[in-house]
Amino acid sequence: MEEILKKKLSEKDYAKIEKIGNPEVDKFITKYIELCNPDSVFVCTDSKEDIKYIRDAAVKNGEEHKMAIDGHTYHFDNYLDQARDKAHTAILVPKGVELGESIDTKDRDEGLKDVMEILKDSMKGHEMYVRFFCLGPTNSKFSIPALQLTDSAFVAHNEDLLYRQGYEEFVRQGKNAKIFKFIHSQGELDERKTCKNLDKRRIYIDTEENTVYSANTQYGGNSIGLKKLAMRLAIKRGSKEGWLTEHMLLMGVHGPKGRVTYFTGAFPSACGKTSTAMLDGETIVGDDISYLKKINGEIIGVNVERGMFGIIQGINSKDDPIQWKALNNPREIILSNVLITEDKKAHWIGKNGDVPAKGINHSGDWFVGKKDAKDKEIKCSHPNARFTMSLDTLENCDKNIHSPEGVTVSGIVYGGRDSDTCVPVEESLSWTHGIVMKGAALESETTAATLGQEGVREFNPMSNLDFLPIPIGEYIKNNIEFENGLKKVPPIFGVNYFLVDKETGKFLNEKTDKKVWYKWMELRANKEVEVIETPTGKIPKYEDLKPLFKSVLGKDYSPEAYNKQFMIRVKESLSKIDRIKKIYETKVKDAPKVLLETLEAQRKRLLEAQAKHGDYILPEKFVAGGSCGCSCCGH
Ligand code: SPV
Ligand code: MN
Repeated sequence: MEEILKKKLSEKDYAKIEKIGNPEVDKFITKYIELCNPDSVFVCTDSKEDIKYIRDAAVKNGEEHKMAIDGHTYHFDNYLDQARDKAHTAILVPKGVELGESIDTKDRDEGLKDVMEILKDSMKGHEMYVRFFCLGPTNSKFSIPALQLTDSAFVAHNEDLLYRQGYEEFVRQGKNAKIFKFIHSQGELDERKTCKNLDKRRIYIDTEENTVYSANTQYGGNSIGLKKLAMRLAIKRGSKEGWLTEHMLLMGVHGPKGRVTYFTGAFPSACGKTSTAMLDGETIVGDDISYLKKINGEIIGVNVERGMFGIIQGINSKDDPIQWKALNNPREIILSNVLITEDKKAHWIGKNGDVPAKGINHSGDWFVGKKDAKDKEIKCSHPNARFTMSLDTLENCDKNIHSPEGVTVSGIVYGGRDSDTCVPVEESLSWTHGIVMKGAALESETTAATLGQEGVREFNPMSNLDFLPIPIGEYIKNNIEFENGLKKVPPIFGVNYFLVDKETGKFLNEKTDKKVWYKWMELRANKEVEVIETPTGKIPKYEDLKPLFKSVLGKDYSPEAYNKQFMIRVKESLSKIDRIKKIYETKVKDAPKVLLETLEAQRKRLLEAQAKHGDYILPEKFVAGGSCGCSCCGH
């Protein structure tokens, strides 16, 4: 082992590994040097000089290119490698283990054999980068050391912006570290430096060995080990140890008199999670993944990451002023799969200004009206085009982002794309009601681009379905039981930014209206406003929203708008219960009994209300009350 490392590594790099003194690290690096056969190996510590080496390598290797704005670079993934590849992603399971039909698995022995063959000699002609990171803040109860091997400087550079440097954490934890390990090879590249052998794309997660394998792909969600790949390992570890890993933003919502109340929020991809975390006037801790632990009777959350890999489509100066500013000023940033014009500037769908006539994008040379092989128009950028940047230097970065103690979570939010069922914001009746009706029953419509047209609803419990390495029933049970032992149970809210007016086909809310929902939830989490209790949950009173719309957005909020947005849609709500119940009865093994009971109790409440008031019920038909949170005393 020592011999192989000494042969491939410079003396300086060998010393870096030796200093860690963890045989598991030595073994992993040695194994993949032997198997993947890179021309050279570079070991990166937390030093500025090492990190610069990676940044420069991405440009030198042609994986990234400099742009007109200082510090900005662009990268293209293969035209067919633009998103998470669910078809080639699997959890490796030993014989006899079943996770249920909604989770893709593969026999562990077969999977390992398959990927080892693919990885063999895959780094010939490439350099291997050895990177040490820390998931969660360093020096904390949450810290998980993560070791990444990759032959893509683009991947290693992304991770620099997205994760906390962890070399010193590896040294600190030494032999005791319970590490996560990632091996990625982009394999053979074409002349555009994108992956050539997409048929051999593989993403295999081995929770037995805390290792993830990724090959022949560059798209971040498939290749950046520490993102969604590490998430699977962490969910598994947490389920054994009694903590949660959630597909959740973490943000400080700023209330009256300087009060900051922290919220987590889960939304399926492309449903406004990043734009929520970046709300103007609030502070961001994280926009994608949170670890949650119960400490001294409170839920404590940390951002697993330190940067964002955000969707760029739709970012404009009005709706997303902070991201807009970051994207238009010098700073370290990587743009993937956007349009690049001759003057090395970027354009994307939904950006301010006219679409340039031509440029280069993920499809190669591009011009307005260009069509793909299936005669479908290629837009200037891919809908999943992304940008990577660190949060630390943003003006809205929360001061506790790196706190080893994390932040106390006082509210939890779930939301999806829903054109016709749920109200814009609603507090659940209890923890279990929230976990079941807002989290486990979460659905999202696949298309919202075409207004008025109903999209296809996809079931996505807690927006975490794609990342579960344990059966759905067990995962939901973990969430329901997470309430046990809490001194103060945070309220759970459901939000819906995507309600559509049936008559006009237009959204019932503007994108910026969500600012008001968060201010209201902040007041509610502190029991400073009353609610109206409906069969689906507790909704805001018009009298409380009106002044918030005025002070936050300078908008006059009419009773008509309120009624349209907050009327209870009984028919649609009942259909949702039917859909969700069917899934849990037929597709999910071991769904907790209380989940089905909670669905049935909601059906009963809805049917009673329907008998009295009909299919569409205005808020005024229900009773207001309960600033103390109960539904009986009415104060
Ligand atoms: C998501 O799709 O939820 C993302 C981007 O955050 S990815 O890394 O592809 O998962
Ligand atoms: Mn995500």
